Amino acid sequence: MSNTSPHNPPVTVAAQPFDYCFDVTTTALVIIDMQRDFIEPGGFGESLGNDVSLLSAIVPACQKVLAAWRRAGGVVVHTREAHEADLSDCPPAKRDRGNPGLRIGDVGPMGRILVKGEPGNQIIAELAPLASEIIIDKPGKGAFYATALHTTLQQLNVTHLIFMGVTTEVCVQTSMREANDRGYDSLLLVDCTESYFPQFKAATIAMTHAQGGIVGWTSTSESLLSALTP
Ligand code: TIU
Repeated sequence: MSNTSPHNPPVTVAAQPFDYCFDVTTTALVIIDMQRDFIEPGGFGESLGNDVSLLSAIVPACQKVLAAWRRAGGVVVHTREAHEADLSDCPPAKRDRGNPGLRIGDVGPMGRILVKGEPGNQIIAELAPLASEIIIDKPGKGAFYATALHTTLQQLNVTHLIFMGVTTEVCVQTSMREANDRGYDSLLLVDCTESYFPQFKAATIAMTHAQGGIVGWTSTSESLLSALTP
């Protein structure tokens, strides 16, 4: 895959394990599952027994990156972990492994848990998608499994992906690994991703850029923003 286009200067971000270079026209910002179900009380995250207040701390940094990326004219992809109302795309194994008291498809304080169209399934207002942006509803943890994401990115000639979102070791990491196997060069912004388990976040960051970037690169929103507006 080409790293640069003749018409756009490459952007270089200070990153681990080494600088990450991309061209805005062939790069997408991928925002994983910043939906009410994970970030606000009463959704899937809390139904699993997690303290969801940890996750909202990344919202301001995500907003800054999203605003800068929109100004730069880059492709934006928002994903949601979302199932059909009849749960035909939710394997019993996935549903059964939730908290027996409140599972995917059950009615919670924000509507049916992880079901398309329900209030809890909406992207949080602070990061609301524009009409021109891509929304991918995904039944799995990874954004590529059983979705049109790869085809859509190929049609747009996207080769590089910059990741934000939740949770770091579940849907973000799974999506980055799927992207890696499909040939994308991926960057994870460490202050724009969060986990219910700080030790899992730290381990995920370390294992992403280990071994020469075995999954991809990691950096910060500040490094990306200063590279976009030198
Ligand atoms: N449970 C957990 O940490 N995450 C998920 O179930 N989905 C996402 O990460 N989006």
